[in-house]
Amino acid sequence: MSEKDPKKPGTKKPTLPPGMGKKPTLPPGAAKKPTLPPGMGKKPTLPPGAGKRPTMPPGAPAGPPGGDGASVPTRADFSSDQDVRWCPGCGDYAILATVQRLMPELGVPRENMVFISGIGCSSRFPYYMNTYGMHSIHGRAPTIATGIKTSRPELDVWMITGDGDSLSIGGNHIIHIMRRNVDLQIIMFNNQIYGLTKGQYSPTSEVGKVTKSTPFGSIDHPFNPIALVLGADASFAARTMDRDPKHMKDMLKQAHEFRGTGFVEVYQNCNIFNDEAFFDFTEKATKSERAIFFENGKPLTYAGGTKGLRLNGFRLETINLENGNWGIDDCLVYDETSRELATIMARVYWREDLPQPFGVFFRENRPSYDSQVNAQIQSVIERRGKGSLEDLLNEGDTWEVS
Ligand SMILES: Cc1ncc(C[n+]2csc(CCOP(=O)(O)OP(=O)(O)O)c2C)c(N)n1
Ligand code: SF4
Ligand SMILES: [Mg+2]
Repeated sequence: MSEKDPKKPGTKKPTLPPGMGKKPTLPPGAAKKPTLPPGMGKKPTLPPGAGKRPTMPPGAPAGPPGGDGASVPTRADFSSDQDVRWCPGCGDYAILATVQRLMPELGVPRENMVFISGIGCSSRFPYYMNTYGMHSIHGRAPTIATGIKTSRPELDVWMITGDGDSLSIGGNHIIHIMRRNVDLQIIMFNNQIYGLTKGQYSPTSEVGKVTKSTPFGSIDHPFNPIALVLGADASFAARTMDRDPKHMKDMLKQAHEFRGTGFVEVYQNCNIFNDEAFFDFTEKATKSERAIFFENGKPLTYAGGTKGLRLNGFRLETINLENGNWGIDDCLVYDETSRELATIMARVYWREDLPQPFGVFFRENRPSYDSQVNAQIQSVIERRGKGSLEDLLNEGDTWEVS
């Protein structure tokens, strides 16, 4: 056999159909840089007052956002024309419905709302909202959301992420957005699994979880998302569940009202790859004994008021409010401004002896990242005048490379 055997695959130059293999000819003008209409390409000047979150003026007819203001906006105004492609029965539907129902109550014009997501089933969310949005890069929604809020502070930014998106590939980015306190809302869909990629274990999956990537059971210690964000100095952290839309709406509304990063973890059932993961806390038969819905300034009670939680040293313990030994005054009164209490509460996590907490764990008012960046830019301009990029590039040491 010769070195260049024409029968040997890959050795013969293929004969291309006529015209192929030639450099394609572009339609006239296609390779030219497009000419922008006059005025475009310039940095937009923000109107006075921009940087504040826009709200409708009091008493103004509320919607539809971007419309003629004649009728009140409804959920339908915030629903896009895209077919929703989640599995039937997925908990994501309940979250979408709750967000769409909340939107008209916020009084924010639809054209000022942006939903930014990463990658995952949950991250398909922006397609279904009739607002601006971006289905972005796996784990990188925090970076894009930070950039948008900082450069366009007048926008109302929502970040959508999953447990895999935010805690695996995006684990680095999530902690920095928390400490920076960018003024936006984060909804973390926690289904304790990678849904989109067909059911691998995630950083919130429990030890022993059998999946295709952990055939003998996961040996990884899981993350506790609320404890994690508190450790990254979150200024607002809350937990809710897909099966309680009323509570979910309340948590999301509070996160929205908060000026800073409003982080809301939502327990979300993935009925295909991790069905019933949270049923202990979400289903009627066990919810009242296994979940506690706590509120700021109120004593911690559950099981229809028959049980409470008291602080014994640094530990929470259950007390029976029916046997005469304990009363409501023995229960801990929750204070959402205490980072210490929030830490204790966050650590009540999948415990046999204590109910799982749902509510606002922590709230601390401090300046947001975006407001500080913009204030700093403003003050430097006032002191030194507007700079130019050319001057900046030629400032200090420069070299000519020959
Ligand atoms: C850079 C990169 N790595 C990995 C993937 C594969 N991938 C897509 S979604 C996903 C995990 C999503 O899990 P989660 O955030 O929990 O979303 P869910 O589908 O459960 O809502 C992975 C690993 C990818 N798309 N891009
Ligand atoms: S795989 Fe799970 S999370 Fe993804 S759409 Fe289906 S049920 Fe929902
Ligand atoms: Mg997931």
